[in-house]
Amino acid sequence: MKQATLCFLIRRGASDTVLLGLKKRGFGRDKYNGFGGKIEPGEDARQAVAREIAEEAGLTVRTEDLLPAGRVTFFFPANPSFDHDVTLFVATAWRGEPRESEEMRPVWFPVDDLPLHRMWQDDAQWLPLVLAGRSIEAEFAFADDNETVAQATVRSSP
Ligand code: 6U4
Repeated sequence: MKQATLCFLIRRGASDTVLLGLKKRGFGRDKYNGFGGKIEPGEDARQAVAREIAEEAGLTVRTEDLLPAGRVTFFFPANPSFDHDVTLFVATAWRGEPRESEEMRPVWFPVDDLPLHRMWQDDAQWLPLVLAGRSIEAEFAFADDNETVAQATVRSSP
């Protein structure tokens, strides 16, 4: 199973906003998602996600500013090569301004108005919890279309 990461950058304000990236190529193309990707050999999850945030959004996040938010596992029985075991983080501190990369177009969204119709279907079941500051342990299995959630388990802790 691929070991991967996702991080959600949250800007605190009168109403909080979250930076999502529209994936322009590859796995999850045309969907909004957090920033992250595969953990490369020799990296830990924090180093991997900090590298991906720099590559995909042009932002610098210190590894100590990455707050663990749990873990989510995705199973694609119709295509097990898509399976991902994802370590989740949130961050509220970084340096730089988001810039578009070859892989991602960054866009801010209110945390209470996420573009769920343009995200992975599972996100509706766990992302609001993570953005509310909870840590989750979740598993999703997808139907043969590799898009529809067929089975879901989500546990959350404060
Ligand atoms: P390259 O080869 O550079 O394009 P890389 O950026 O390392 O790949 P990528 O983009 O393939 O990795 O990683 C997939 C990303 O999608 C990971 O951050 C995990 C995330 N992901 C996978 N399935 C998901 C799902 N069902 N819902 C979700 N994120 C998912 O919200």
